[in-house]
This record gives sequence, structure tokens and C-alpha cells, in this order.
Amino acid sequence: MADFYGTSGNNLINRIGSNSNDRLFGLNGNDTLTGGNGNDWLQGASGGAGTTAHIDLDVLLGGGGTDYYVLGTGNTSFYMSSGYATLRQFDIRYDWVVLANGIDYYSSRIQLQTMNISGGSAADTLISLDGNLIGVIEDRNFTTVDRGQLFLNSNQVTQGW
Ligand SMILES: [Ca+2]
Ligand SMILES: [Ca+2]
Ligand SMILES: [Ca+2]
Repeated sequence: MADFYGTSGNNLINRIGSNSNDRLFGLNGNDTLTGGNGNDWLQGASGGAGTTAHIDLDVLLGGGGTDYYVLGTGNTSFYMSSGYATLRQFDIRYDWVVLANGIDYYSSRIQLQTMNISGGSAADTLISLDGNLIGVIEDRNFTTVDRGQLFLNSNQVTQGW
């Protein structure tokens, strides 16, 4: 298990072929993070001063294992302006969408819509927080699933790295 960091530019962090549980941090810029096997934490953006957390266009792809596609952590929600994350090859049997703490994913603050804007011809699930698009689950329609099967708050993640 290890942590991998991008730079302030656009990065490709590729762990295909790795079986370890990794944490991938894209930081600023439009990043593509690929987890490979193992249970991976995929965080395209970071919060706070000097970051572009709300305008980044990041692509997250977990690979095998139980993967955590991070749209917010701690008390910071990412992608709250023009940016969003594309969640690729998401497997609802194993994977999770991680939201910042304190966001009730059953509430109307989180809106799920289906539309085809990414990937193949199958419909995608658009996740919005307070009216801002924050994530697109590519080629999956989860608008009718129990949200408790899809979302965790970051303080509910029990995987250790
Ligand atoms: Ca993985
Ligand atoms: Ca980024
Ligand atoms: Ca699609």
C-alpha cells in the first residue's frame, strides 16, 4: 500500500498491474487516476486555499477491488463550480462514492439525474450537490437504487491504508 501524488498540473496516475491498496491524489489540474487491483482511494482534487478543487475535471477509475471515488473529504466538498469528476467503470457491488462529512445523501441536497453525456451510449448518473454537478458515473443508471448502497461520508470509510 502506498500513496501517490500528482503535481499542480494535469496528471496521469496509473496503478494498473498493482494489487496493493493505494491512495491516489491528483491535486490541482485535470487528472486521470487509475487504481488497478486492491482497494483504492481515488481523490482527484484537494480543498483549501490555492487549489482548483471546484473547477477540476478529473477522471477516476478504480479497477478491481473495493474502490472509493472521492467527491469530498473531511468537511470539504469538491467540484462545486464548473468542475466535476467522471467515475469510470464503477461497480456498485463493491465501490463507493465518498462525500464530505455532514452531507445527508438521502436529502434533496443530493440530486441524481440520468442523461448520456460521457463514455459509451448507455445513460450516465449525474450527481449534483446543492445544484452543482459534482460527479458523473459513466454508463450506469443508479437513479433508483438505495442511496445507502452508493454513498458514504468520508468518516464512514473503514478501509485502512
Ligand atoms: Ca482498485
Ligand atoms: Ca485534479
Ligand atoms: Ca454514457
